[in-house]
Amino acid sequence: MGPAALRIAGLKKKIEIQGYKVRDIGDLFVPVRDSLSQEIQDEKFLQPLTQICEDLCGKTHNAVQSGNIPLVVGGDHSIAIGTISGIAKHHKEQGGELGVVWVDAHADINTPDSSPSGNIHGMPLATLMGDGHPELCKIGGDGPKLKPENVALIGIRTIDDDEKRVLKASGVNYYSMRDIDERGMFRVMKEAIEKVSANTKALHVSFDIDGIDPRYAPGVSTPVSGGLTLREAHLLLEMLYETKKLGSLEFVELNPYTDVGAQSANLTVDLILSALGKSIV
Ligand code: DIR
Ligand code: MN
Ligand code: MN
Ligand code: MN
Repeated sequence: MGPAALRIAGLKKKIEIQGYKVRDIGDLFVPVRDSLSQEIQDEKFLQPLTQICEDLCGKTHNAVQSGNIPLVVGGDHSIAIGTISGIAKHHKEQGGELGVVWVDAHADINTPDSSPSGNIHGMPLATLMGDGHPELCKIGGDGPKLKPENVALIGIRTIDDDEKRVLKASGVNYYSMRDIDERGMFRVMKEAIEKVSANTKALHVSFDIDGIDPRYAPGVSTPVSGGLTLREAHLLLEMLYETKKLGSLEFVELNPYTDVGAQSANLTVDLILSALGKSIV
């Protein structure tokens, strides 16, 4: 439902006005969740998610290889496993590394062992660093897709007990809402960009809409209060654009079913435009 809401909100047209040539390749095949067997549901959809992520990995790999900027919209944050595996594969082939800014209320760094829910959308970051379900870890080739020092996690404000240990041991750069309260988004992003740019050829943003405060973005499945303001989110994305290294984007977890009108869909379109270079003046 997320991508449909973004299309209705005029995503393509608005990016074109920004000066880009846009090709919408349509929705990827995703089976209807509730039509799947009880067994697949009990496995937290591992098998269909693996297929979706493999498909998506091929698509983002093609896009970056041919010099395009993939913009992936979803959808459950599990899809980041496919998106980033494809992009990282391209950079590996070029002898370079990828930097990632991950915006989220959650840390998404659970492993199958640490996760209390078993939900794969709570595990994509750990999976991409090589610790996750083996069938997901091997998408786009064996080995980790991301190095922890090339990742910055921004906006986190809820984390599971064991996940906290995983995060601290991981070596990922992380900036909680407390850090943003203390230092402000500008300084946090300056530092985060420095860290993820230091050893990388290109940057990717993985933006979970639940990173934003639910008073601005109610249309998510797991709202957590105390999040980013509208202005903080725009500043983050404007600063990423200004690096001139942002080569791919992903905006996930938009849920039109919980949205208030199209508030969160419209906001997501505005955020995407900031990441693509729209500025106030
Ligand atoms: C929780 C919630 N940490 C889990 N995570 C969510 O299930 O792993 N991530 N909602 O987006
Ligand atoms: Mn997430
Ligand atoms: Mn989240
Ligand atoms: Mn999630």
